Amino acid sequence: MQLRCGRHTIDLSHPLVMGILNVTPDSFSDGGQFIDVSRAVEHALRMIEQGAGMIDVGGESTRPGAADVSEAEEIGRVVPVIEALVARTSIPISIDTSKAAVMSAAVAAGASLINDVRALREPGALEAAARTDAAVCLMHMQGQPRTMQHEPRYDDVVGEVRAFLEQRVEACLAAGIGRDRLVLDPGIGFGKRLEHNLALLAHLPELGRPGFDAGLPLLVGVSRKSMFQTLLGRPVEQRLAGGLAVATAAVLAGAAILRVHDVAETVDAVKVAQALRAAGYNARAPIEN
Ligand code: 8Y7
Repeated sequence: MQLRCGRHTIDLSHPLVMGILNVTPDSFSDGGQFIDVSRAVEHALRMIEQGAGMIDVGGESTRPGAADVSEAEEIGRVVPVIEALVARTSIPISIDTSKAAVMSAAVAAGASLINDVRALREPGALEAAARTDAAVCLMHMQGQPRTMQHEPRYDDVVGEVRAFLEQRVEACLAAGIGRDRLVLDPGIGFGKRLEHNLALLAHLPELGRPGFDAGLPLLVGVSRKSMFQTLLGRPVEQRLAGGLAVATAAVLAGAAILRVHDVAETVDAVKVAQALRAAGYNARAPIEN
């Protein structure tokens, strides 16, 4: 499967590892409220050396309870980092934002994928994305980041997420964003309890085919997420093994892009999972023990 992504065409026949670059003052501060651009860029270059095929630059934390960031502030954080990265690497850069003005500024600075946890539902976002030639990742979220983990409810989580993604795909197509530019994401941890996350991961192949014969590529992000707190009782710095287990399962289920903090380890897990797929791995015919 190929993804049209600005000036890049990405071959997704081998899964791609997307490295997370949070450019918020709590990640790459210069000691005050500004971003240390050179340290952020160095971290991204290290992830690329480790095998990241894409870097996701985000200037607004979507953690539950995180403070809002103004448009100007978010642009001021991400644009210098994107410009520096585009000058120093040839891999595609993704912009993690929901704001139309940030999408436009980031793509003008060289970003070629728009990663929107709100799936282009903010005012002007659909139109802003359509004015670019960037790819778009449409993610499912129930509620808003501040409150999404307060009692999330579904009657049929897989059906509801699938229907949502299908509706957002239709909105993109109607706005002129071709399906060869679209990536879908179940939004693990975004308004979901552990059982919802597990159901979505167990049914990934159904989510990649929203009302179409051919599938759309799927992105999965579980890196260091709180589902591992619930499942394993592990704090954030001890969630790598859990994340690699899910990364492996996701690749075996056909996931095309994995969004992670720990690139080197995930690249190894992805290679193993991809080799198993190539050898004919069949998850639909397990041994009953
Ligand atoms: C995801 C994401 C986050 C995800 C996509 C975190 C920005 C929370 N998670 N984007 N962003 N998918 N597409 O823990 O799962 O990394 S932020």
